[in-house]
Amino acid sequence: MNNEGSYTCECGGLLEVQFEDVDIDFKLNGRDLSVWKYRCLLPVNRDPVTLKEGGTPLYEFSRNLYVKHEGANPSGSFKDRGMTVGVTKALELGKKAVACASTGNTSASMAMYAAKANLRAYVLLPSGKVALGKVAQALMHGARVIAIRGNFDRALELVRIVCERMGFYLLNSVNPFRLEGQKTIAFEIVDEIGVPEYVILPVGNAGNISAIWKGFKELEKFGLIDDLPKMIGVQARGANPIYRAVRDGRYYIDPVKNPETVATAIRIGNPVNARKALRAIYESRGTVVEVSDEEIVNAQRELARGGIGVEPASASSLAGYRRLIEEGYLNGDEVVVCIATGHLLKDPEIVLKICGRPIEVPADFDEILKVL
Ligand code: AN7
Repeated sequence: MNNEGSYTCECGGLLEVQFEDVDIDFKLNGRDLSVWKYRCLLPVNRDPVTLKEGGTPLYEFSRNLYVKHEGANPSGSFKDRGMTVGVTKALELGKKAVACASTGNTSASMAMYAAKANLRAYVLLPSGKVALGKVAQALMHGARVIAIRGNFDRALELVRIVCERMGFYLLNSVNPFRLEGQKTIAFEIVDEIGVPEYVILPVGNAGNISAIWKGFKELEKFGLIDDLPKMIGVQARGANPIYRAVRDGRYYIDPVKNPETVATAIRIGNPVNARKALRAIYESRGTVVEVSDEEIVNAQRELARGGIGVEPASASSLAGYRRLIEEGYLNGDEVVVCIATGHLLKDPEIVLKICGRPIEVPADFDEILKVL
């Protein structure tokens, strides 16, 4: 980094961590999965701030279709993989306060790890557009939570200024160390089932797809795998700048001014990691698919009825899979991993909208019998 508050190179692009000579000291044997199993490929020089993140379940949902349930992380989303590294880095740099803008999960995770590390935490949220469970987490873990009358993209612009002025350590995915933690999703997949043909995941600010691709590329670079998967991003129709770029074969995005979707986690119109994500998609010969809110909700229900409880954004990976089958891009025989990025309980309000409220009856057997 050219200075502590800046994450960009002179060319305007985001900085990235690169490993050269590494003594790989882990075995891809399917055992003891966790973020810190892969410490030799994580850029930290002190004891990690850890809440035992990673090691999430990989379910075979149907034949050859796997779902990696990142909702099983300590704060209930994949963000914990990044925060364990990012907050460790904050301590390494002697920072006293961390900050982020968030559609919710980043703030919940940052607040939790900042609490563990005894750092002050500041959060900027788009007012009224963050799922209840996530706000609850940020508040209870002790962050200063500020809701702005604007969307996530604006909150991110503002928090970058706040961090520069106040010397807070910025923990959005412009921070390259966070993405280092998130690349362990790729490591764990390979550790358990080898290299799949496709990895499908929701794309919002586009950090995770970039991070996971980097993870696979590193395993290849260090001779641990020979093949690479195709990376498939899924966007909600109302927040789809990466989808439109790939549809038109572009290497840049046109930001979406007023993004809108039921999947508030990915209600993002100007993803900061777009360039990296587009590179991952083109380089892997993958694609991006857009799905409607209805498809997202249907996939959320399908996963839940199969025993996997996820929030709407997370269900978009399965929605994308279903759409690609329908379009004939996939035939159902391929080995596919869908990333379920966050837990069902993050967004209880949407569940009540979809499922309705419980049936209420007098406390009487005959009354209960009537509604069974
Ligand atoms: C459940 O918390 O951007 O493409 O501020 O919470 O790496 O941004 C959340 C993103 C997918 C998209 N699924 O990941 C935030 C935030 C869930 C998420 C994404 C998010 P990126």
